[in-house]
Order: sequence, then C-alpha cells, then structure tokens
Amino acid sequence: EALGPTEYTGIKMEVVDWSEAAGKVIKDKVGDRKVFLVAATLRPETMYGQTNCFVGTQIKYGVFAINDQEAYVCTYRAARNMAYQGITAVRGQVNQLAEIEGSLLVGTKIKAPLSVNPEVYVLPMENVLPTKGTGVVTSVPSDSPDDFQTLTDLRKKPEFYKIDPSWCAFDPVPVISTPTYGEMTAPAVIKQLKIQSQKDTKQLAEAKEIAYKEGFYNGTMTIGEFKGMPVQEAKPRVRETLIKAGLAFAYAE
Ligand code: A2H
Repeated sequence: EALGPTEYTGIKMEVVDWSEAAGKVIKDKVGDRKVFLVAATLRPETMYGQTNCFVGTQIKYGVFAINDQEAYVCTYRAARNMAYQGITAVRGQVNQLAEIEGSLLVGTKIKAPLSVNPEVYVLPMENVLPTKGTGVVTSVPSDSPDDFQTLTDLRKKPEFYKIDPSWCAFDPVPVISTPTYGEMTAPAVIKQLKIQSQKDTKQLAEAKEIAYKEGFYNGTMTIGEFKGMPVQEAKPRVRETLIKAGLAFAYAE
C-alpha cells in the first residue's frame, strides 16, 4: 500500500437507460437530477478504450444528491469521502436519495466519457472491493488484466452471469502501445501468465503489476488528443481534459 493518499480520477458515467429493475427503485427518487455512475480510476489516459463498466453484484450502492442538478451512484463510504473533498454542495453532508444492490444495476446503459464507444453497459465483476474507490470500476480490457479477464468470462457464460450477450459486445480497443506487449497489453499479459478466469486472483494481481508498469513507464498513446505522447506525459493531460469538460473530478482516499 502507498504511504500517501491515492489520487483517483472520478469518471462521471451518465445514466442513459436504467435496467428495468434499477429504474423501479431509482427513477422516482432523483427528481430532475442527471444521475451518474462514478468510477474511480488510476488510469484516466485509457478512457478512450472503455467497453463497459463493472459493479459488484452483492455490494450496496447509494444514489447521492451532489446538488440540485446531479446525483452520483457509488458506495456510501465514497459518498462520505466526497462530502469532505468539496465535491458535494454542502461540506460534510451526505444526502442519500435511494439505495440499490449492484445486481440490479447490471444492464443499465451509461455514457463512457472520451470512449470510442460513447454508450456502454453495466456488467458484474466478482472481485470488486466495497472498500476501495467508489465500488464502480470502468472497464478498459486493452490495458487492465482484471477487466479483460472479466469480459472474457462474461462472454463465455452470459447465461450463468445473467446478462444479455449484447451488453458485452464491445471488443477491446487499442489505446496504448508498449514495446514488450504491443497494442493490447492486458490480453498479452493474461496469455503470458496463462490466466483462465477472474477467480485466478493471485496471477491477476501479478498481471496487473506487470501491465501497469509497462504501460506507465514504456507506453505511448495510440489514440486521441495526445496520440504519440508517452503515457507519463499524457496521463495528467487527459485527466485535466476530462475535469475541465465536467466529465470527471479529483477523488482521493
Ligand atoms: B483502474 P488500486 Cl486500464 N475494486 O482503472 C476493485 N478494483 C477497483 C476498485 C474496486 N472497488 N475501484 C477501482 N478499481 C480498479 C482502469 C485501469 C485500472 C487500467 C489498468 C489498471 C488499473 C480501468 N479499469 O488498475 O488498488 C480501477 O481500475 C490497476 C492499478 O487503488 C483502478 O484503476 O491501485 C484500480 O483498480 C485502483 O486500484
């Protein structure tokens, strides 16, 4: 664990269409507010390659009023942290409008800021921790081994995971090129370590470490405004672009 706080980027993924189950619980409770699932990421420069978003099916999420215009879906824990980071209208105040289990959010259609796939679906992931970030993970299977393996599992067994195959139809998008792994770092590392499923958590932790270091130190952007730039230089720039556009905010814990 790092010694200082972790500086995440909170990505605002606006709800376009609720799943039927989530709509029943949430629609009447949010007034005229726009609602966003908020994903905490350490890799804002990869947002061009989002293909979906993940929640934990057994995690309890809240819908929190940020102000009169917007509400965020995340864990209570994250909402409380946000209330002390100048993100909510009133400091320290958590205004929960609704509560919902992750399983009911699956199938919701949301916007994916900067992504070549402007709208993506919420899908289940087994290893989402309720104690980290917002409990919502945006999925970039080209560069995150966890995301790639989970997407692979879901595509193999959609009925087991109770999802519509069309929700996981978007293929990984090349975003970053690395000298060792080429344009699809995460799938290459998954293959190298012979990972078979998202249950291979030990090997996935190793894959995550390898892919993260390779992308950060040796990666070059292959898409977007900062195409051709080293990842280390592009990362803060993409983050600023997202924040200035109102599509993201700084979130620390
Ligand atoms: B990262 P750290 Cl492309 N449970 O974002 C499990 N994983 C979570 C989480 C939670 N509650 N909240 C966030 N995360 C994921 C992008 C990404 C990420 C890429 C490559 C690597 C990567 C797209 N997913 O993370 O323990 C989020 O996935 C590897 C470092 O705080 C977040 O960044 O280091 C990362 O884990 C935060 O993990």
